[in-house]
Amino acid sequence: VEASIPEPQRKAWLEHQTHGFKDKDGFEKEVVRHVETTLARSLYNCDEQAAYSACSLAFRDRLILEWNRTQQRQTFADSKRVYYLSLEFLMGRALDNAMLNIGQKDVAKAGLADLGFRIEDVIEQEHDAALGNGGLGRLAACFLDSLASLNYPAWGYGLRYRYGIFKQEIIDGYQVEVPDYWLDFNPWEFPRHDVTVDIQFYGHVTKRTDDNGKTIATWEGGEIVKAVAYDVPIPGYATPSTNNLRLWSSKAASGEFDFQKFNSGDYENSVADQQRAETISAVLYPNDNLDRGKELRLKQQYFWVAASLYDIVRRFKKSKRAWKEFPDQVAIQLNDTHPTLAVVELQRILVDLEGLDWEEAWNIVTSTFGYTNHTVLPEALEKWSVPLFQHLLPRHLQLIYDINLFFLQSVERKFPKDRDMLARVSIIEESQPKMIRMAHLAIVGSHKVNGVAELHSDLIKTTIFKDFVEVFGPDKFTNVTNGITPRRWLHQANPRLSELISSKTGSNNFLKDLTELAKIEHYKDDADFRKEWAEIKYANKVRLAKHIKNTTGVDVNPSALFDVQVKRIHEYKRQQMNIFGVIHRYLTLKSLSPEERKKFQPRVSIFGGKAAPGYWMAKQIIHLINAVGAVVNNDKDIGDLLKVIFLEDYNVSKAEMIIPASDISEHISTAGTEASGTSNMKFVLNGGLIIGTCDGANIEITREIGEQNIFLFGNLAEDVEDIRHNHTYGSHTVDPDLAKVFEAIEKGTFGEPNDFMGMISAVRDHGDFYLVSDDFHSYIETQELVDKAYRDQDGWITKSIESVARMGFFSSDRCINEYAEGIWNIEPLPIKEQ
Ligand code: GL2
Repeated sequence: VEASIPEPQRKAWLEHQTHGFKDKDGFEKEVVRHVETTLARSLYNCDEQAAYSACSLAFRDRLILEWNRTQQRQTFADSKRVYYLSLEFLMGRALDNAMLNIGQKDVAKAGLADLGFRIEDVIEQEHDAALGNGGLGRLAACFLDSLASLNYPAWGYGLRYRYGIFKQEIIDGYQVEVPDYWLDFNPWEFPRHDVTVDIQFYGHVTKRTDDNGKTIATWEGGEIVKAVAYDVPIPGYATPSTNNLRLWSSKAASGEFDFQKFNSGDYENSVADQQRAETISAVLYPNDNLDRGKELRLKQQYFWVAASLYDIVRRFKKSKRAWKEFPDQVAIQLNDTHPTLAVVELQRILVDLEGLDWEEAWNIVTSTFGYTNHTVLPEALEKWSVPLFQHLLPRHLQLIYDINLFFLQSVERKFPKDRDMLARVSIIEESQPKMIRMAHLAIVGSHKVNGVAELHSDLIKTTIFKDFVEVFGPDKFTNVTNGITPRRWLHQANPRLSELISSKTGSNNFLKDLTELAKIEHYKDDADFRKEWAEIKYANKVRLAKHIKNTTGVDVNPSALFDVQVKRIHEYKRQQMNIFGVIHRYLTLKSLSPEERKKFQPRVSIFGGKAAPGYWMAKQIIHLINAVGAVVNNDKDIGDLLKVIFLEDYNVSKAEMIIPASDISEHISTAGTEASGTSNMKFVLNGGLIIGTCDGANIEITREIGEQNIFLFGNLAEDVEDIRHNHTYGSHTVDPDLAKVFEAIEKGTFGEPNDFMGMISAVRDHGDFYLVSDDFHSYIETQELVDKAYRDQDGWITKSIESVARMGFFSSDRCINEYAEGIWNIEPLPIKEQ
């Protein structure tokens, strides 16, 4: 790289190449400079917000230097890159992460203290980057951290939503949604006004035959919207590698506004085009595991995919290689089906714009893409109506029909006369209107398809994608069990635990190789170690208790068992079963004498999570949790024995505080519905035990940490179908304990019963699709086992230590290495320290 810098600039360049700040004075100087110049403020009115801004700008400057070097090196090395296409990146806060990954949090802490600030208060100023709904978006963020930390040449591509996931307020027990405008001041992004792409929508296709008899299709007319790139640097941990997350923002292609309309006095409409264009990247769809099929969503998908592919192809073309080398240079991962249009767009670029033959182009396409499936829930599998496609993307629809034709011809050769098979695997569903099945397109257009935990990867092969296993053979389908980054979810979220671990393992290496955690198992009987282990958990609970007091006004006792369920609210995740269990506990306590009650293990049941704004049942669940809390928390008979808390606006930064404070957390989805879950891994990594069903990654967690360290209950995935069948065609009676819970609700114990009847009748009258009643008894019994185990604090601490020691497998580093080797075929490109 250095050799390529022209002589006149080389000296200045070399002087500029310092990594990090020399010392705290160097850091302070940079902060002061940013306060006084970039922010144009005086030091005497520098508040915490300004200190946050200046501190971020100082770290950002460091990152940018590393970012430049990383990119230059990757360009020079000319090696294969991976592009991770995701509609969601749930990044959370960046400053703390940047300080830790660069390894200069101590310097910043001391420097900020000199300037009169506590680093914790400064960190708290940052607004979460909440461009995602839940697990899928957070997984993408963990992957970016691992890709950079492992020195893989990788870019993320996403959308720069002006509004991320809504902010949740709880008013009178109900969820109220408030827009999340997060871009007021965002030091972590770089607008690249010179990196733009024109994106076409609507219009029509003309076809002509050229001199060689080849058909040439041209997509003409319609509307153009401009995509503008915003770059977010992604620092690796303990490496100078800094990757890029490129987010696209939409703008009118025609400039600011329509002068003609403006001059003719039509002021209002003069900005209409601009506003319409900007709408595309304005807002994140707030649904988790649900596809609503809205036109604007399809526009978002094409806008983002087309801009990203243009960028990727532009970069490839600079290398002047032959097209057939494209898959040797480029791997593209489809995070769920949301970016599946990329398959069609690349085929369009190669065939229509670059003039390649269909076959040659299609080989390149299918060697380039990999597809990750994140759910088997039918309501989440994307389908787009053919008429909508015809209108918005007419050329793409033709290409999809051609892709399908060639695919079905190949199926027919393998399964002659099996018309049912053809109908089942077709990319087009012959419904009214016809629909495009995006998962089918993604499978056909990729060389590998993976699920995200073992059970889930098996399930996709035996259920939703069964026919494709027959068509393509089993090797196309694989498993990559999800992982989490230990940098954010241990080192950043739980600094004391991280420090204790490094004092025993001898270094911070476990943050790079999480299997080193195994070393702490040697200390599980060491009295001092155990004492400190317990103290750290207690301190984390005290911190959460303070937050609960500040935000809800409820006093909770940090010595009680903290039972946490924080995740999106969804019937399949069964928060309703949890709150019914809490009611059962309350009724039991009420039926006991004061003496008997004393034997009970005190508990704080903590819930958090957002409901999609249009998801009525999920909102009812939130309302019931709050209604139960209002009664139980004010019941003098109960006191500290039971508290019920709903924490408002669960997000990444709150997770960082809540997860380290949990004793037990709940991962209780109906077996076979939660593809993996990733918070289960975060809780265990922080020394919390879990109660869960045999679902998703719970199964592999059990295998790693040992059955004695987890509380499993409930029906198995293989039995769910039969049980459901029985609900419909056999006799279905509600579990007697659950019936008592329903009775209490219906009596008005928690307010107006009609407010909660949806939840009750789903179980009692509508087939109990999520098996709440079937699993209720074993759930309650298992909760009793949890109480018992917790009363034996010594035993509990042993379980906690053993669990953490055995969590090495669940690092997203392991996961990314598996993708790199098994799917992307890329190598790390380490950057030497200068
Ligand atoms: C999800 C799954 O529901 C979840 O189990 C999984 O851990 C994540 C990441 O693989 O993906 N699928 C999905 O659509 N969302 C998820 O969180 N929103």
